[in-house]
Formats: sequence, structure tokens, C-alpha cells
Amino acid sequence: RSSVRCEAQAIEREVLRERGREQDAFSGLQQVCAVLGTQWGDEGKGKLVDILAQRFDVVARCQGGANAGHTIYNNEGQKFALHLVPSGILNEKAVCVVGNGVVIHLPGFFKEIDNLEAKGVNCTGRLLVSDRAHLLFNLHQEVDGLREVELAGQLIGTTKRGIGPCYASKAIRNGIRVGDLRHMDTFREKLDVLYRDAAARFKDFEYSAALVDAEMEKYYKYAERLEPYIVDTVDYVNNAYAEGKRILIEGGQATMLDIDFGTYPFVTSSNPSVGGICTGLGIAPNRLGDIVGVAKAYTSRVGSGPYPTELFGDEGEELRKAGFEWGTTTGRPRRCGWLDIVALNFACTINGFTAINLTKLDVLSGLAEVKLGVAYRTSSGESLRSFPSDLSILEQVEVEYETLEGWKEDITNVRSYNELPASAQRYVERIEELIGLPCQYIGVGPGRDALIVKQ
Ligand code: 2SA
Ligand code: GDP
Ligand code: MG
Repeated sequence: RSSVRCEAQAIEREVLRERGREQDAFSGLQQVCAVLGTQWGDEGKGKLVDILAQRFDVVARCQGGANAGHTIYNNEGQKFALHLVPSGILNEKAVCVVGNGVVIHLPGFFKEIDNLEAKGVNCTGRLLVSDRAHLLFNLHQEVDGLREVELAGQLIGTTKRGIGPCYASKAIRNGIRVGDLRHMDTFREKLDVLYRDAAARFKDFEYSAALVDAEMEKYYKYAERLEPYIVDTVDYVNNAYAEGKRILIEGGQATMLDIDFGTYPFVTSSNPSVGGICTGLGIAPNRLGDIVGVAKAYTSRVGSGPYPTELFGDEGEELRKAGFEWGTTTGRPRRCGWLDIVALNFACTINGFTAINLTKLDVLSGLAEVKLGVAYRTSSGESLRSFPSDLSILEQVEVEYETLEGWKEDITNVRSYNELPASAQRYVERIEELIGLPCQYIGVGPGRDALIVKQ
């Protein structure tokens, strides 16, 4: 039976691929495609998802929450900063799914919907929320802030959106899920447990019955408003798959911020790497087709934690300004540095990328030289083959760089690979050699059309 099913799936893939090839350069993509961050976030995942969404029926988020900030532009150049709503929302035909692995702050979610609708983007009937997703309350955000105060000099530099505390509630099995909004008779009791836990842990956390009551008042209304959005998304997504619909998955954050594989503890509290798709959406691993890793042509990081190829002073500032590297959610300046091949190779190993989207290549224009961090050396001179888990080693590694010639030309209007300056092509091809994967998509500007598809 399973071999018949495999055969049917292979035929289906071939049919879809063929159908796709007739349409455009992107449609060689398989039925299920994921777009994941390879570095420390903000690689430009949102832009690729927005572009690809035009060729997909379902666009789904599987992890993280409103810590994500995905900036996209419509054809008129109007800007949208999305946090919980998937970046497929501008494409009217796509149904957007917020999967079970996402943590949802309802006031923020409704505000995002209201803002979108005010800009003429219809969300009704095309935005679905998993009944299994966990609710993130204001109290989680408050606890996030209190934890950071406590960590003082060693703070994580979180977005203070309550992400860690909400996933902690989930893991400790105190969490309240979207589906619980259908049982308001027991909701107050559950919410009260969360409040009491926070109050027992933090002396500055304010707790009273009146505060819980006030929150309950809001949640009665939220429950009513959310009802039309709530579905069993595991069932929905898998049915869509069975009907041959095309599914695009949008990662939030990135592999180096993964709670298991990132620079722990300076990480987020979810799995932004490939495993998070299976646990956060209920899609089986053998259904994943293309897995596109999004890598900025340099690197950035917002928040604390080791960052071997970081540039300081004027050099870092120059990249920040050229790439407009300020947080989409918090407005914080992002730390900037050279592309880190050791970290990128690590992300390739973990995620099994089928292709890379190299973004913001245009930002490097005008530099006399560009550098690639190709290896790490420890203080004892040992060359490291893999990204170290030990932060005390990582903090002290010396990075070996390869220096390549830069290019002066503005490349923002280039749309075909052959028209890129020769040294920009050499930069891309050297990256491909070092990671053993094609940079199939190359970003040369923030707009939808500013993308080179390498044939
Ligand atoms: P959190 O809030 O618990 O997830 O923070 C933990 C670490 O994860 C980092 N993190 C991010 N890094 C880059 N971009 C993110 N999204 C926003 C954006 C960030 C912003 O798109 O710009 O606006 O500041 C994001 N979300 C989480 C965070 O910096 C911590 O290092
Ligand atoms: P995400 O979190 O990975 O979706 O990335 P963000 O949206 O937080 O940050 C990426 C920023 O770079 C956004 O402001 C995008 O509009 C912008 N961007 C994306 N791709 C490109 C590109 O190829 N060139 C330039 N100059 N900007 C880009
Ligand atoms: Mg971002």
C-alpha cells in the first residue's frame, strides 16, 4: 500500500512540476515547499514567501510568534510588517494558516488583522488558526521583561513579546490553547494558575483577582471574535495536501536561533529549523519537497550572544546603514558582519536545504573588498569542522577569511544572473562552492521584482 502511495505521490509531484514549468521559473517547486532562515533571522524570508505565495494555495507558519518581523511590499510599493499573519496574505488566492506550533497573542493578532484590513487586505475566510496553538497572554510578555531584568548583564536581548514564557507554560503543561476559548467555563481557572505561577516566581509581578477578571472580560470578546478563524489545521493542511493543493511554509527566526541547534541560551524558544515544520504543522517529513534556506549575503544578529564574524565600528555601521538593519518588531539596531560559511554549512546540514535564496546582495555594492568567514580556529590553533556548541569556545574562535574583490555597480535593477558584475558572480559562485548548494534565488532589493532566478 505504501509503495502505491509513494508512486502516486511521485506522479502527482511530476504532474504539478510539469504544470508549474509551463507557468514560470518558480514552479519547478514541489507540492510542499518551506522557506527557512539560515542565520540569526531577518534574512528576508518574508519577501521570498510573498513572491512564492502567488504559486501556492496554502501558506503556513509553524513556530514562533509575534517576535517575528517579516517585511514585504505589494506591487504598488506599499510596505507591510507582518508578525503573526503569514506573508502569503497579500496574495488573495492563498489561504494562510497559523499552525499549532505558533504562540498567539490575540490582542496583537487582531491589531495586525485590523491594520491589514484598513490597507484593503481581506483576511476573512482566508486566515485560519490552529485549535492546538497556545495562547500568549500579556502576563507572558510581562514575565519576559522581568526575566530580562533579572538576567541584567547577561540578558538574552529578547523581543519582550513573551515568547519564552509562553513556550515555558506549554512545556510545563500549564498552557492555554486556542481550543480552550471554546470552554470559557473553565478558562478563568486556567488563567488564574498562570497568574499565580508568575506571582510566585517574581515579586514584582502584580496579581489580584480583579486583574484576572479584567483579562477575562477581554477574552470573552476575543473568544467570540476568533471563533470563525479556529480550525483543526492538522486536518486542514493534510486534506489540502491530499487534494493536490500546493503548500508553502514560512519559517520565523532562523537555525542559529533554534532552541536546540542555536547559540543556546542566546536563542529563541522554538525550533525554526526543519523539525519545527513537522511538529508545528503536523506535516509528515516525507511530504516536504523543496526546503529553501534564506541567507543574507552578509549576516546580522539582533540581541545578545556570540557572533564570530561580527564587524564593529565604522565597518559594522556601514553595513547597518546600507542594509537598513533595524529590527522590524522592536526597531533595535542589528549587529552586522561578514557571511559566516561555518554557520551556513551547519544550517545546511541540519535542514537539508534544496536551494539557497541569497538576499541583499545589492547591499554589498560599493565595497572595495568582500569577505567570507570560511573556517574557525580555536585559541590552541585547532580548525573546527563543525559549529561548536560550547559558547566559551565559540566566543574565542578566530575566523579565517577569504577576501574577494568587490563591485562598484549598483545592481538593484539587474534581473538576470549574467548581467551581474563579474566579481558579484564570483562571490555568489564561491559561496555555492563552499556550501555545495545553488544560490537559486538572488535578492537585489526589497521589492517583489528585485529577484534574480538563476536558471
Ligand atoms: P525571543 O523574543 O524570545 O524570540 O528572543 C530570543 C532571541 O531571538 C531573537 N529574535 C530575533 N532575531 C531577529 N529578528 C527577529 N524578529 C524581529 C525582526 C526582531 C526585532 O524581524 O527584526 O524587531 O527586534 C527575532 N525574533 C527573535 C532575539 O533578538 C533574541 O536574540
Ligand atoms: P525576515 O524576518 O527574514 O522576513 O526579514 P525582515 O523583513 O525582518 O528583514 C529583511 C529586510 O530586508 C526587509 O526590510 C526587507 O524588505 C529587506 N530585503 C529583503 N530582501 C532584500 C534584498 O534582496 N535587498 C535589499 N536591499 N533589501 C531586502
Ligand atoms: Mg525579521
